[in-house]
Amino acid sequence: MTLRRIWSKWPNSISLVLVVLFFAMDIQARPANMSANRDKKPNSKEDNEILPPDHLNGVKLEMDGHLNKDFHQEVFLGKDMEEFDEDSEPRKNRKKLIEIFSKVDTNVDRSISAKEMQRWIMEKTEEHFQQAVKENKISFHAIDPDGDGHVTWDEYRVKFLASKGFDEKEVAEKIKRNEDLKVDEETQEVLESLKDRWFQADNPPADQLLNEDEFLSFLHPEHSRGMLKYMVKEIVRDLDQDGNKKLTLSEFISLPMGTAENQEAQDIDDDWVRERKKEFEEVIDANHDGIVTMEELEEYMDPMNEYNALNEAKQMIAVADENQNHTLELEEILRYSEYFTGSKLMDYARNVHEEF
Ligand SMILES: *[C@@H]1O[C@H](CO)[C@@H](O)[C@H](O)[C@H]1NC(C)=O
Ligand SMILES: *[C@@H]1O[C@H](CO)[C@@H](O)[C@H](O)[C@H]1NC(C)=O
Ligand SMILES: [Ca+2]
Ligand SMILES: [Ca+2]
Ligand SMILES: [Ca+2]
Ligand SMILES: [Ca+2]
Repeated sequence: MTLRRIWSKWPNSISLVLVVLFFAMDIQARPANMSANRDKKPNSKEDNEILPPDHLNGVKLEMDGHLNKDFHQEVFLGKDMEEFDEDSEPRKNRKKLIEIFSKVDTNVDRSISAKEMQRWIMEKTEEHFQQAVKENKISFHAIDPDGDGHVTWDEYRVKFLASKGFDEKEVAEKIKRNEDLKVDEETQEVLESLKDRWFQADNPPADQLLNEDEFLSFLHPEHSRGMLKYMVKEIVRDLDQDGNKKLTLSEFISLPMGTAENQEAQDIDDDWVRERKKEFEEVIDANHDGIVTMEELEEYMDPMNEYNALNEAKQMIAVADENQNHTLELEEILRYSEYFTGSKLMDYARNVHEEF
């Protein structure tokens, strides 16, 4: 069993709530034993950052196969995502959004074309990647305290178990003496999945050690072609029921269906299925033959795919293009502020032109 299978055992409605909860607590990775972590305070950030995150900014699917609901905001806001939280002052948000608008509008004709939006999305995606590179430096340092630039699987394994509450020295001693670690089954499964990923991230010629770059692709598979393939393989394996390494619509939408106990949870489930169906049919299955192959999924998940960025740009424009002329004007983007930034602008209607 893999990390994802463990996660997907959770009924969807519960896992949705948990996802929201964990992100609210700013945890980067999902812990192996969720019930244990739910009750106590989250570990320090550093502990969690040595685990590959389930959610990758600017990537369309999460590692557990869920759609990334914040994708379009992530690729529109880049590293400035946190600045638009719900409590921040509408006036300030509006000013920031106007600033963004003028940056996207490179030819300064006061409207945003699909091409301009596409370029912007690529730029913001690159920002997320640079952010990952920066954070990886810190994470790598945490697992490579002697700073020789190389980490073995055993060293990482010790750090991982320490972050799970095991005694670091004791585990290190046991590993040295080749003794049984006596970890519970669930942790063992997570370890095996991590080990698989660890050795995938070891670039040829494989030396069983990860350097900082390789560790980056261990944590962030999205920017390495080989690891992207690996991530897609893992996701397909977890969703593929008949084992033909391809996904049908029914396989794609049969991930944890709710044990819906109330109407609200049932509605979440219905939305969940509707959105996945739409995404499968309209976007992921690029040749529309009803089957999603590994290649199609790989194209879909590749954050540096310019064709996807153009599609995303067109989709964003379509959402807010009230006068239907295929470009976004400032009024339109301000009116749809919640869609673009996640926060409403109460006073959007107030004289838009005063800022110019
Ligand atoms: C998860 O943690 C809870 C609370 O600490 C514990 O009771 C339970 O046995 C753990 N489950 C596993 C599979 O380790
Ligand atoms: C879209 O409409 C706005 C406002 O009327 C206009 O300024 C802009 O040039 C139009 N864009 C296109 C492509 O027609
Ligand atoms: Ca323009
Ligand atoms: Ca299949
Ligand atoms: Ca297809
Ligand atoms: Ca328009």
